[in-house]
Amino acid sequence: MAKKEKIENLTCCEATQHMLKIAEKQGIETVFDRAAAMRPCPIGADGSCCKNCGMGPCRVPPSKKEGEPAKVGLCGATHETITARNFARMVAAGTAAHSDHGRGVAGVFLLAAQGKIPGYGIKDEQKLLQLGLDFDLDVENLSIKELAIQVGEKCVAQFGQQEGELVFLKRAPLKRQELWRKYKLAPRGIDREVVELMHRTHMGVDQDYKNITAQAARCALADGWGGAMIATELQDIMFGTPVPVTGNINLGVLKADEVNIIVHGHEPLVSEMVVVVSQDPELLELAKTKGAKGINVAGMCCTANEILMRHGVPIVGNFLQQELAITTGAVDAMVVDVQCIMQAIQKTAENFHTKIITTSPKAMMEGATHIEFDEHDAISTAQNIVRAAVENYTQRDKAKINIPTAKAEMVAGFSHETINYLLGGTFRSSYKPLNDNIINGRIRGIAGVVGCNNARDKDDETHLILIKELLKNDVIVLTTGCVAMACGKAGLLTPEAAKYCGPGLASICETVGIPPVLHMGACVDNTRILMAATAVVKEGGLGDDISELPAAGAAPGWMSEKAIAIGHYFVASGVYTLFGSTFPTLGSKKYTDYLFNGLEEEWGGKWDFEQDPLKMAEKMIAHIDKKREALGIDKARERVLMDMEMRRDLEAV
Ligand code: XCC
Ligand code: SF4
Repeated sequence: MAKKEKIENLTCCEATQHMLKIAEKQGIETVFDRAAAMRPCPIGADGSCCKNCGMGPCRVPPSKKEGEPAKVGLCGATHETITARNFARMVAAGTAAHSDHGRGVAGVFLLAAQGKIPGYGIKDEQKLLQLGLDFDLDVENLSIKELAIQVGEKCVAQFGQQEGELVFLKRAPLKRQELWRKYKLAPRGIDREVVELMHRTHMGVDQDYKNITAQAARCALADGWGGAMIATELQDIMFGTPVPVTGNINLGVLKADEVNIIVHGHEPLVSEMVVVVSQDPELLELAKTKGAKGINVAGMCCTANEILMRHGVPIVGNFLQQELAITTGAVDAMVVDVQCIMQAIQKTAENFHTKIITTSPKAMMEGATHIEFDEHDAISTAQNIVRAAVENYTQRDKAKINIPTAKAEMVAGFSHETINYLLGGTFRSSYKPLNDNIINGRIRGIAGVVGCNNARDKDDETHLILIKELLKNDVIVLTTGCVAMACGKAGLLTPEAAKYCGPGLASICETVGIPPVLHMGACVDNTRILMAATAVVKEGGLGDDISELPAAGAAPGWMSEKAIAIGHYFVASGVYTLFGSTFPTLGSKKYTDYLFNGLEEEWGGKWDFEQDPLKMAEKMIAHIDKKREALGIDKARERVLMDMEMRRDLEAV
């Protein structure tokens, strides 16, 4: 068993440290304990193990001695092929997860449009019209209801489409679309690409690592420009496109004297209804009769980002805080749907009165209470869930309640439409001011820093070091997922965080009144970053393709297969994408070299891996500078600074 780390070395989040101490005292095991007790399997971690057939698992670790023939699997599969297949299957799983989320949203959207499910409606008609145009519908002559039905049908059909191209590919810069066609990366239908990738990685099918990687890209693009984009867009139409909103974050948002309901997971279909119903006078009255002052809903994981962005509902914590939230003893129900829900929470909950309520027929858990979410009866299902939590309030053991005080304020809700609006100034919405400031060098470049928290690293730390280093160098940061939460907890999602920025970026944040780190939503909302990047290209002056932008992406502490799918669609969209923590192909030098160096020539984007956050920042900035140079705007930066200096010098004289 590996040595157990000191709690201070496990996380830089105070509330997490506080709760880890309490968990230790009470003998409650957490993911951090399990991480110390079990090391990752070194062969699997490197992608060097194949178990795609019953003759294996075959292990093909790299040769130890120079000149030793490379090991192959029983079938003769090479190290590159095995590694590429493992990598590709992560992309398939990640795409499947996001896209099944998208499919769920599209199904509910269509039912809502048909008027079959009370509780859901159309909040953003503007965006509905935009989608109508994307699908070439007769927007001028259709009523909103007709348009919504047709858009819903079209979106649902994208999943099962067999031929042609996904419709949202048309949103990308023209040059990118041509590249996708040239290299046969343009996805035909969402499900088709996932299925084909699973087929190709089956024993004895595609044994060319480059060809596997290309299909993995076609699959990943079916996530980013397909399933996940459908999820984001339709959620915006149904629940509202986010606009800046303030909220609180961290375990301190739990309330000792109110019913605490945590909604945890990913799809806003359930959580939106729980938020609405928690204000139901009848349920509030019931809470009072149980001795509670109110009903406090808080979010966890990406569900939290969804309801924060649209309602300002507080975030209780990130992925690694799920067991600790329950350990506060103050959670009356944790309502979960899909993705990133640790099975361990049920065992943690058994130490307290907390009810774990599963809601999706796709995601059940032994020991948990299952209240299946029925969209036809969304309101009353949500009422049943909230009622179960309220009834449970009296079961609390007051002696076991430990709520840390730590919480921070933040601003979220930066959809790409909002950024457009905020930057555009008084007269018209536009990305022009952003482009101008990139060209004149006040903003050196754009970084997307996204992804998870990984229990193998010090929680939150790499994220924050990386982001602060980028800000210091005038790189504006777009964020989503659990990284957004790290930023929120550390105060980076407020305009005051301008103090971490270099002079150029600081001046922009101060003028526009925005934080230097823009919280754009959940992980499906990484599609907002694709749209923002596209908007910057289309605005002009910074090249004709996403790959020409002074921009880079990173996921410093990823853990989910969805992150690999996201990374791969960013790479296939032309972005330099840097992952931290661990990388699943390192066992094969040849394959890793292809991802890190070979791809760029054709796709314009590439993968990279780096664990040290300062070196990550250095690499991202070097890439940004390389792009600035290629655009011929590399000198602008010095010139602006010199002009100001010179002016000051002159004034002094
Ligand atoms: Fe999950 Fe989405 Fe990762 Fe957080 S960031 S650990 S995927 S909740 Ni999306
Ligand atoms: Fe081994 Fe080949 Fe089977 Fe994989 S597919 S387990 S490498 S025999």
